[in-house]
Amino acid sequence: MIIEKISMRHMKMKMKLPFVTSFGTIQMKDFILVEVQDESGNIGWGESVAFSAPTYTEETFQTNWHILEDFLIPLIKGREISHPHEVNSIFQPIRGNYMAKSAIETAIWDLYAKRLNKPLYQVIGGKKRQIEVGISLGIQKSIDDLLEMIKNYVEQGYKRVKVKIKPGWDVEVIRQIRHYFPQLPLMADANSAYRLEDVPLLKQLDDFHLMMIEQPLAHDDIVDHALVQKELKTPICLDESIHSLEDVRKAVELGSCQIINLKIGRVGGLGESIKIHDFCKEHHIPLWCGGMLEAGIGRAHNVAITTLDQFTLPGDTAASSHYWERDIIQPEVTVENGWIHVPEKPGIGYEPDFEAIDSFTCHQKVF
Ligand code: OSB
Ligand code: MG
Repeated sequence: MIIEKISMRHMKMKMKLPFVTSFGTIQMKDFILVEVQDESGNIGWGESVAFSAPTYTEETFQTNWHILEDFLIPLIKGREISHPHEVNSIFQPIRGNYMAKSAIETAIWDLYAKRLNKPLYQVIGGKKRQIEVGISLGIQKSIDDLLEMIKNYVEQGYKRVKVKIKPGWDVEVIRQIRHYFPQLPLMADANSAYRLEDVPLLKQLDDFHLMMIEQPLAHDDIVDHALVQKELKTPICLDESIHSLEDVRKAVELGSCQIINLKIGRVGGLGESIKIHDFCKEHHIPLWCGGMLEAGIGRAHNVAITTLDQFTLPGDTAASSHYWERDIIQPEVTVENGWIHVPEKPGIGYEPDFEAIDSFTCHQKVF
């Protein structure tokens, strides 16, 4: 296929509720939608998951725009590509900037699947027809508010609950949740809010049989997490630190974690995601698909990757309606009793809702 035309849109969408983590609050989302077109007019879609500020990892909406416009689009435009796995090596001269790379790379996978007239999940080797999902709940005004929310999501059927923790909002919060929900599959995500000297505090969480603690230490650490894992019974899961298969290999060899949170954007796209999946399968490392508060296009790609075997734990891909008044795909992603039924249409399987897309577009540039 020849990548004939590429378009970038600056999208602005407001979430129903602010999402509060140890690194800050997100409610307004500025993000990039990428559209790639081949020589026959087929179109593939990708979404950049970077936020407006570099508070989760370094990348932002604006750095992604710059890297896409000035480096990645010039490398890919007009090129003949026989398989999307080639995109990784075409982008190889550009260091880092995983979310920017992923926005085009995932669009090319969608395009490739549409050319084959097959659903993307099958093209990447997925077999599940439905996937299990959990919910990620931000920091709330009070523990009572959080308990109320948990009750609501458990009643809706979500398969596990993840809560955000930070110093001052941790042991007591988890103790209360456990008191009211003794059997709930529960986990905590620190988003890098702790340091090595907090190990005694983190050890207190061992009493609450959490499924895992996600990213307790620095966003760029792999080494010290191994020291923490040695001290804890609870499995550690890495999120922010993982940008590649090499990072996963090092984390597993060092014993820095027992579980991996995979985000397609954080590792540069579906090609690298598949490699990480295959490695985790071979080494019996449980994997699950994280979320970046995506709109419909990113959410659809998350659904597709989660159909691979080694995604053995529920992901953070909740229903569109949990985040948005109106999403940008038709139908929206829906969750029934904790399950998403995987769509069977070609490509990502959900249609772009052009009316919604246009209404949330601030600016578009075509290459
Ligand atoms: O650490 O997984 C995270 C949201 C924004 C940034 C980082 C994270 C999250 C979430 C929510 O936990 C995931 C989602 O519901 O999309
Ligand atoms: Mg996380």
